[in-house]
Amino acid sequence: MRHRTRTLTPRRCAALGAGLALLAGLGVAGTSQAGEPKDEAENATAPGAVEPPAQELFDDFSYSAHDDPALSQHGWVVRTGGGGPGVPGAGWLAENVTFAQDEGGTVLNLESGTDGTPEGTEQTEVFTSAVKFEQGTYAARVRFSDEPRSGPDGDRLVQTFFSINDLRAPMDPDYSEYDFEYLPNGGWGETDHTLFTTSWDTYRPDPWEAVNTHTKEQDSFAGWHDLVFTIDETSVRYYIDGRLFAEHGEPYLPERPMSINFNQWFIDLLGQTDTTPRAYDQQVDYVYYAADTVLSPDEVSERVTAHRDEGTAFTDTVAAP
Ligand SMILES: [Ca+2]
Ligand SMILES: [Ca+2]
Repeated sequence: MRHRTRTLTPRRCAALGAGLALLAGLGVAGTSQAGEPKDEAENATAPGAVEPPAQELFDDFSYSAHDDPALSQHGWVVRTGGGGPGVPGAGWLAENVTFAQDEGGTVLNLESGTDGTPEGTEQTEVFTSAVKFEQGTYAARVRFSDEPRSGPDGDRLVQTFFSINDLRAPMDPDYSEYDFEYLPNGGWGETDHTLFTTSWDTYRPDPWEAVNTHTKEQDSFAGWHDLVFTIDETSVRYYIDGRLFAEHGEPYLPERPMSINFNQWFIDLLGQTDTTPRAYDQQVDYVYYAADTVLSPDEVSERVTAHRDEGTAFTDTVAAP
């Protein structure tokens, strides 16, 4: 079992609670951002195509900035302030969340940087205020980076796509978390790039004890990748670029709904002690979720293409629990 210093602090839970209150009263379901009228023939489902799941979230991240009103209207929170996980004293900066042109459209960019000091360390995180995702299919197209855009390489950082809920008490069995975590320069006992998928039953912050299981590959995953994980009554399956990467079962299945999260954060400042500023980018082209439906990676791609063909950059028909 991996020992790691990551702590999921009450601050994260507080942020989720605040986000929920903020979202209440906002009608975010079933909104379509763009698209021209098309005739029915064009909208018809092709023969053999996957039946559209009744409840879906799709976001192509077509926004202008971290303070674009549409971003919060669509249920996203850009984290600010301090707190864990990662370097004590580091800050979470909303202005380091930007939107760039790539992959034939707009992508979310999380830029995290450091000058080798805690106060000069900037982490980034974007998550759904809604805690309504449990069994079903989660997907995102993510670009990992092995090297900083400039400056010295070697920092121990984590680039992620995950779902999580709050730990209501130490070793609370109803805690749930499912992670894709890429460490481009090692950490958590690894000496070089490693991709972890981790499924959690629960944990105790102090003294640290984790009840989880993980599957890892010690290889470079720099560049764009299709990440999918599915959860049903018996298993959690993680796929990367259509390949089954890991399968986990009980006692690691979820008991309660979760939020969807992306973040990039420095574990510590021991991998590179230079004080020359450097920054890393993690990008996300889209996120997709289908409630209570296990889709194959090919079926996920089909649904993403269908939404794009309809001119839909955002839709959320996932019911609150
Ligand atoms: Ca659990
Ligand atoms: Ca996009």
